[in-house]
Amino acid sequence: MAGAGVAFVLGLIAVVFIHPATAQTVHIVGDSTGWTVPPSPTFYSEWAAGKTFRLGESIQFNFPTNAHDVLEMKTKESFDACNFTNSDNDIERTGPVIERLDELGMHYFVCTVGTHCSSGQKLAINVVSATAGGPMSPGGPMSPSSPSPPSSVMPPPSPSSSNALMATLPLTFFALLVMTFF
Ligand SMILES: *[C@@H]1O[C@H](CO)[C@@H](O)[C@H](O)[C@H]1NC(C)=O
Ligand SMILES: [Cu+2]
Repeated sequence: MAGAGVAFVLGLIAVVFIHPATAQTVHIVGDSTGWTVPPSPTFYSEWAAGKTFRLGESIQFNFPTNAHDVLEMKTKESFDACNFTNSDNDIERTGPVIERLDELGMHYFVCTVGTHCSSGQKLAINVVSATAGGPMSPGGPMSPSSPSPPSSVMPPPSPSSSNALMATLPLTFFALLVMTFF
């Protein structure tokens, strides 16, 4: 009985603590430049070109509140034209803004302050499935039929997984200690 109890507690710890630690990738938009009027109009497309954005990951826009904002555009046409009318999305003005990538396909983000968008403060990214291969060209063809694994399958190990395991070791010992007294 005690063995089953220990196994249960260890399983619970693994699910609660290890899974979130390995699953999350947050892309910092523009890296140290942040979300601002960029040094060149192609800055954010160059930033995005080297990266793969996967379902369930997040992107973070770093900017001082009210200096810039983030609006997700519905269409490529309005994104290209920096035309903010007829967007039902809320403008987010409080920095930093973290957007979770919950939908496959193209996503278009702009800043609506002044002429920032037409100066290049705009970002288009293509969100691919969690298991798709390497970087895709922006706007490249999607493959909606690409296989996705059952949700119970563990994600591939990331460099942080051993750290996460180390972090849970004290908890494991604590749990074992608690078990000992019952
Ligand atoms: C902006 O978009 C709206 C609707 O999407 C359109 O009616 C309007 O003509 C556009 N404005 C410009 C300047 O293109
Ligand atoms: Cu701006």
